[in-house]
Amino acid sequence: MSLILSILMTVSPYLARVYEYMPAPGQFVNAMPVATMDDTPQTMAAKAEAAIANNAGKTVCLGAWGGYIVFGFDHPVVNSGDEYDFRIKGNATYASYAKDTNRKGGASEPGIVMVSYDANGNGLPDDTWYELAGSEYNSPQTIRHYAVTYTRPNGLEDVPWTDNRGGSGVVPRNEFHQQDYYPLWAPDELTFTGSRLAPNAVDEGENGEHSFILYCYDYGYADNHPNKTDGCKFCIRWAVDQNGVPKDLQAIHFVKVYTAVQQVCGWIGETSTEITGAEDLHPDMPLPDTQTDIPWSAQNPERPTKILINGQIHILRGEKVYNAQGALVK
Ligand SMILES: [Ca+2]
Ligand SMILES: [Ca+2]
Repeated sequence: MSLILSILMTVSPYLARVYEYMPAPGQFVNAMPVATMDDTPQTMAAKAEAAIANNAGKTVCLGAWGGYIVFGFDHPVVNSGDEYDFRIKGNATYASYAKDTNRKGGASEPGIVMVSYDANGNGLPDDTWYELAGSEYNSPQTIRHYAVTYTRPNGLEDVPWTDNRGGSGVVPRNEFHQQDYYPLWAPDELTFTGSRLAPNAVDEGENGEHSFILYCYDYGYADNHPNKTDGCKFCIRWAVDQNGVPKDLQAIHFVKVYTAVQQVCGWIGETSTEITGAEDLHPDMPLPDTQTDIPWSAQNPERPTKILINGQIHILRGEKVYNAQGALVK
């Protein structure tokens, strides 16, 4: 490999950008990351990015059902076919005292994962999203086309919500977190849409004590299994379109995660997906041979990115294009 190519090929395996961060209300909202009255969607995305990009390893909380984050890498993540393609880190743990020994459980707060590629080549996540069909995708208990509207309360009160099925509830306040639970930078009504998974918590307490075990779903959700397990790894080949038809994506640029359950566990509070990072598991894998160029309009035009021209991998830096031998092509 030529020197120039080895320099140009340097891509980061880690989540590089947060494009959007819009949590639903929750006990850690406005605290992870910290928000002030002066914040905007842009400044909050930047705070979330500072927390979890480049393997920083801090925590971003998505709040109750529907709250989401959109992030991406500095290169397309290639669909390897058979292998896991990327990992999303959270703070899920297993509890040794869970009573149901047939499945893992502890602090699992599953988030649904969606992916997209930059079909219009503008470098922004404004393209079609595809859900990664996890283990509960076809469960009869999964509610599709679900929607919840949260309303800003007057002052430091429980946050009320209504859904599109006649349901309602609150994100309750607790004694442990004294800040406003409603995102300070959000409009007074927040509506989220998506799929809702069945509640995963079981109260295994005895004699009037509460002990909540949040059982893990098998696979395919963020913040569902601990970071060192395969349970937090994802395959792009799991992608399906809005009708559930598998979508063959050669690579993806963007990932969206949203809290997938709507449940409150007593003093523990609402269940909320947390994200602490993400990683391409094969950052040097070349794009597959294809007639279709996969564009990547990097946010930083000086940052080298892989592109495909006539099925051959090339490196784009600024407006210059190099071939795989490192020679300037144009
Ligand atoms: Ca786009
Ligand atoms: Ca969590």
